[in-house]
Amino acid sequence: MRFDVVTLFPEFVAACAGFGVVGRAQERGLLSVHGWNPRDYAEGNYRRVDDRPFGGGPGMVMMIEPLRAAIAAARGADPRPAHVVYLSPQGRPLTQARVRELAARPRLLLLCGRYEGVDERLLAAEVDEEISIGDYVLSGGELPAAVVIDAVARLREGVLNDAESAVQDSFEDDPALGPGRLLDCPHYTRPPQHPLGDVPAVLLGGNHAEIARWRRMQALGRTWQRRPELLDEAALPAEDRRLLEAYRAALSADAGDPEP
Ligand code: 9WO
Repeated sequence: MRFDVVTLFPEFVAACAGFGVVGRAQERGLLSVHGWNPRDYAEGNYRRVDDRPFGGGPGMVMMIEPLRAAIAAARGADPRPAHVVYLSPQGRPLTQARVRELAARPRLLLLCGRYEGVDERLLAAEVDEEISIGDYVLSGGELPAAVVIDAVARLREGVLNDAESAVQDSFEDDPALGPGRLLDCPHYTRPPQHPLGDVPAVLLGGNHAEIARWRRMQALGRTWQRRPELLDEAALPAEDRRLLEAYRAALSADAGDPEP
């Protein structure tokens, strides 16, 4: 898969994509990330990429032509058609379902704004969809672009190793879930006893069926407590409803019993 990023800070995006899972995938030739700087396509001695907004007001707006030329150069670097995404707070919210759709495409071109944003005519002419990674304002689209690359790359064949993939399989595509998936269960490693607390006994016991049940119960319980809107309880299988009931029962027992 190929990612092209149109940005005033291509080194920043390259650095974001240079580490960990995505960096390793690039080294292995499973995907590539290319930066395109609109300043390289700007005219004149000053190489201007921004100008004052018509109608007045604070800040600057990214001009059409340098962006158009950078996008054209990026499109032309590979014969496959690119799906063009603009990262902005006005976009459709990014979800794992949207990430899956993006991961099915051979090429993504991510357009990063700076300043107050991009001339609307460039967006209308070149952009296929506008995506938001959350309801907050940043100073540019580069961090959101890095988020999209990371989330999409992990879903591509061969990017995660067996150990990394196994974690995802347990929850990601559960049809009983509503809009999303279950939140993850808690994790523990050595030492089993520590001044900050002991590892739950069930995890030390080696009964794999019991461990799977406990983890499922924790995932259901934490989703119910922290993100109830992700959980469609009526759509859960009977066994999940029982586990969630057991989680609630254990909670009220903990809250009700005085310490010995
Ligand atoms: C800057 C600004 C300056 C003065 C007055 C108003 C202003 N609005 C903005 C602004 O919203 N700038 C954006 C910065 C323009 C598009 C790129 N930027 C951006 C993208 N910030 N936050 C995002 C973003 C993208 C995706 N998901 C969440 C946030």
